[in-house]
Amino acid sequence: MTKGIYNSLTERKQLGKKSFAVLIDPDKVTDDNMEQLIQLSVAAGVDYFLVGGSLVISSYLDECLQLIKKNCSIPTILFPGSPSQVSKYADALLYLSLISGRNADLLIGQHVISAPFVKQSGLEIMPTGYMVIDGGAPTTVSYISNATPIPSDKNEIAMCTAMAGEMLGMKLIYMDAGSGAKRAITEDMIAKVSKSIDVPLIIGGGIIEPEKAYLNCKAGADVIVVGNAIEKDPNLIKEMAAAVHSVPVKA
Ligand code: 1GP
Repeated sequence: MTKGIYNSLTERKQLGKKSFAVLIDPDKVTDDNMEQLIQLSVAAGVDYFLVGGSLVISSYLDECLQLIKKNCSIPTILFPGSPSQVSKYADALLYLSLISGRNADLLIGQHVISAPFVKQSGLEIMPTGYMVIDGGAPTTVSYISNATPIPSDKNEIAMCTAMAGEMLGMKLIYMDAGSGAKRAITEDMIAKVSKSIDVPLIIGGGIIEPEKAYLNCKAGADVIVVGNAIEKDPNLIKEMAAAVHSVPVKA
């Protein structure tokens, strides 16, 4: 199941190297701005592209992934809002189980339905404990998932959820305040969760300033994901990547 990309994530974690991922929502890009995003990402040393969205209404997913493949070697990881967002043109798939919610369908139900299709895709499958943290406003993910996010100040709940996810076999934990969150996840929560698990920790949702990306990494995040802020200002890619990569590597 897990191989190349997951190995690179764990190796980077062991070395204390932080990664920066640009989130691309196929509904919000065109060939023209994709080319610009790819160029800026290559120049900035972006580590991964996460591709997906809560809805993905357009049929641009395959094309968008092919365009990335054609123009650069940055690995593409699917971040699907539903099983229909599986594409053979990606390198890997975040196989998400919404462990912060109590919606059986998103914990296991949709996985059962799509299992043969996902297996046949040939993608590298990365089992991921997905935790939605309250970001101060209802986001698409909180609405679509029909599940209550973890309150932003309940660090212990986040910590225990991540620990349980890891013990259940999840290879990654992704804490997300939701796209366009008003409040990003606190460094305090990131620090507590990061100390209680050994698998790589992905953090996203509402990160709009490079300084916050840096502080999140210092607190223990291994991968920082930014989507919305980059859609608004693609030039932010350079500053975000520089901030994440400036975190000192462990001696
Ligand atoms: C959302 O974590 C991602 O699922 C990124 O959030 O779009 O707010 O950067 P933003």
